[in-house]
Amino acid sequence: MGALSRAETGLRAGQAERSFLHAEQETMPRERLAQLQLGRLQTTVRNAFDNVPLVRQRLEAKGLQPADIGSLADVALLPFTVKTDLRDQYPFGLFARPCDQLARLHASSGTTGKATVVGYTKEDLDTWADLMARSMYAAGARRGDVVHNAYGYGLFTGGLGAHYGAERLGAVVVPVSGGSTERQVGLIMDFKARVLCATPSYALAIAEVAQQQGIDLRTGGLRIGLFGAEPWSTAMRREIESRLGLKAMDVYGLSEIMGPGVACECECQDGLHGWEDHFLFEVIDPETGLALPEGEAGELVITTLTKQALPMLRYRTRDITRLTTAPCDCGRTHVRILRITGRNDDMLIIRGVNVYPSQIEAVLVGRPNIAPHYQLVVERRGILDIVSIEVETAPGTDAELFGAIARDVAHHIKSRVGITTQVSVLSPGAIPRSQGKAVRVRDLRPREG
Ligand code: DLL
Repeated sequence: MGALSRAETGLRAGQAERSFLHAEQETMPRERLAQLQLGRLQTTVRNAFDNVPLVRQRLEAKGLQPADIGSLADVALLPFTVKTDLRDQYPFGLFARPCDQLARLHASSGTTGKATVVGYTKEDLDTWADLMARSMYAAGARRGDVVHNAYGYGLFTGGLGAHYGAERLGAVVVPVSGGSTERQVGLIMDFKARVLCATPSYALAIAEVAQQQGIDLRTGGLRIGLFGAEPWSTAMRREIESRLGLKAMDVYGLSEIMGPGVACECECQDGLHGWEDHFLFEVIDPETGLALPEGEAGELVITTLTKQALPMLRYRTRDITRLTTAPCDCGRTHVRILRITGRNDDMLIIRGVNVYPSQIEAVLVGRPNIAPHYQLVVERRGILDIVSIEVETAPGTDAELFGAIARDVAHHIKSRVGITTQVSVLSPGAIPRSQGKAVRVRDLRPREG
């Protein structure tokens, strides 16, 4: 079974539905949006300058005062903020409000060193709930829907972000978090969940466990998935849609900026609307730091326009994407962020060729006889980087085929991605399943420096 038609998802066939949660904001003419952004940018710069010593110091070092921001283009005058700024200022150094004025803290563990801590005032939480509700509505969720929320609850922003967004929408939230996957399958069926929130890799894990239990989730109530928090390819979207029988929508966000709901796909599934009444989006050349023209791929940089506790000026996300302001069929006027192909940090340089795991994923997922689970292992032998790819066979695949599968995968990766790889074909279940963000790359190369 393929993706559901509009009629099956409850949406009208033919033209895009053109129905909005926040019609005025979502369809605001771009000139008015720009005016709104400018006023909010000026307030944000003032807030950061007055209340965050590091920002004041950096602006003064450039001879800048908040009053110098007279147009949206002046954002380019502002210094970037990077993840290490948050770490260096651990825990609260970048906050523009004292701790007793905050309503919540979240944090990400980070693979090395200190966590990055983010804070929200009550108003910040309110905006976040609004934007996540707006995102869910754009994706097709509606008041009264049962929303099965399998994003992890806790310091990660996924669980609580989706939770309060769904509540704000007027949906019925099932706060399951990640794990106990067999039980989740039962709950999805019993409660007739219409919306599933999870990372794409966990959504696949749920589909797999259901299959092992002999339960066909496609016969249940699921119609819409809100999947994000990690890169996923179009091939993976098709795979998830056909296994779960729903429309798989992409939702984007990051804790430093807010959490999930910074951007989300509408029913057109043609890029994620970045909510420009609350954020200013730029794409820069990661090498030079210069802004790129619309449509060119580079690093996404985000400035918050309404955040009180943690105003972020030009935050370098390290996510690689493109922007388009071309009109969308849905009627929303907000910029579209095209599917995030990967993070700068995840890019592998294999003998001079830049490779994102998502490119490998696009080749692997959907190939005959292999399951949509994989890992890349990068090692250094002498001066050469060797990539091996671990793939898993689909259940019931004849072991005699393993050699041919390995040759087939290596051939297609060479021709489509341009790198030579060693492919290990493993039996079903051999690759660890994620309950949150999947670990796709095991980089065993010695760390430099
Ligand atoms: O992952 C927030 C989130 C939760 C987004 C649930 C969507 C759904 P962080 O843990 O701070 O926050 O990680 C942010 O995850 O910079 C991207 O690299 C990646 N990411 C998030 N959404 C997507 C997406 C949450 N839709 C980092 N596609 C970001 C690709 C994504 N990558």
